[in-house]
Amino acid sequence: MSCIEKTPGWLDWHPRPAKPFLALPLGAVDAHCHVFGPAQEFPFAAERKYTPCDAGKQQLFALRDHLGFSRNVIVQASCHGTDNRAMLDACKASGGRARGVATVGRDVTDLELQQMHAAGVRGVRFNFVKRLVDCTPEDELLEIAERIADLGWHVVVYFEAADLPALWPFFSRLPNTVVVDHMGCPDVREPAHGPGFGLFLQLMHEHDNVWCKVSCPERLSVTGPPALHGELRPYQDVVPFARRVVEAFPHRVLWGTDWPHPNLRGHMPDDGILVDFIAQIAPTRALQHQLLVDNPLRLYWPEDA
Ligand code: 0GY
Repeated sequence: MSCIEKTPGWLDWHPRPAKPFLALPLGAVDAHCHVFGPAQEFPFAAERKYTPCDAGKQQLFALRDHLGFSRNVIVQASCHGTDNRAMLDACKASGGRARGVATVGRDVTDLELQQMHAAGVRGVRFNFVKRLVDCTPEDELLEIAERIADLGWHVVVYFEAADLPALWPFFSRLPNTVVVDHMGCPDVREPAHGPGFGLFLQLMHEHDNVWCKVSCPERLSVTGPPALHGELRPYQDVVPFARRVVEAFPHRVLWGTDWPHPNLRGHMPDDGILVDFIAQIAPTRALQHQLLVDNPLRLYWPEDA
């Protein structure tokens, strides 16, 4: 790993993730992961809020194979701003096994959008997490959403649970499929049947274009890391939240590793353990197949669905 002035306290990804006990279904998609740099080739954005360690496409593809995934969805991370070159390069190098989610401004041209589509991009991400990005006006985001709808692209939204009431009217106006990162970041110290997470579930009930990534137990958990590979119930406090969503909306859920796990404090997860977490939130083979194969194919590889 080569790093340039990474953020103090930065944790690098797990060097030797375990082989998962869970056998992933054939064709499984890791639908949320990132590439960072390498900075020498793809410099980080001047406006970034953190400087990560390089985490390039070769490491990502090696992890894909090690864990038993067939494909990746590479989501543009805020440290690269609207410069999508690292993500596009990875998609192009994947031989059709990676699709991308870009970040664009209103100045993006139609030609650039078409070129991104040809490289494998199928969505844009709107990031509302204040520690990661400066605010973009909603009318600008709506304009982008309407333009990409013509390409059949969806919108990925990343926000924190406390901001959902304020964002609700904006989400309701989006003409696209809307994919929510990490279940809208619930506070898992509250009950999964409580009003906070209830509001998020209501969003999904009232808007059948809203999908959800039941990802990032390592980010949401407050009980700390699982003890050992093979522990039967890793990230137990997140399970009731993710399981509720999977069981209520089996056709509208996705899952991803979130490798290389930006901005984690405290511990770096073993990606093999994260895969084993899936068995707790999608306990049947049928649910696992929907979560890991059928749903991501519908959104990212509809030609294969
Ligand atoms: C994630 C989480 C984070 C970062 C980003 O775009 C990003 O920089 O996504 C985070 O720090 O919560 O979704 O991987």
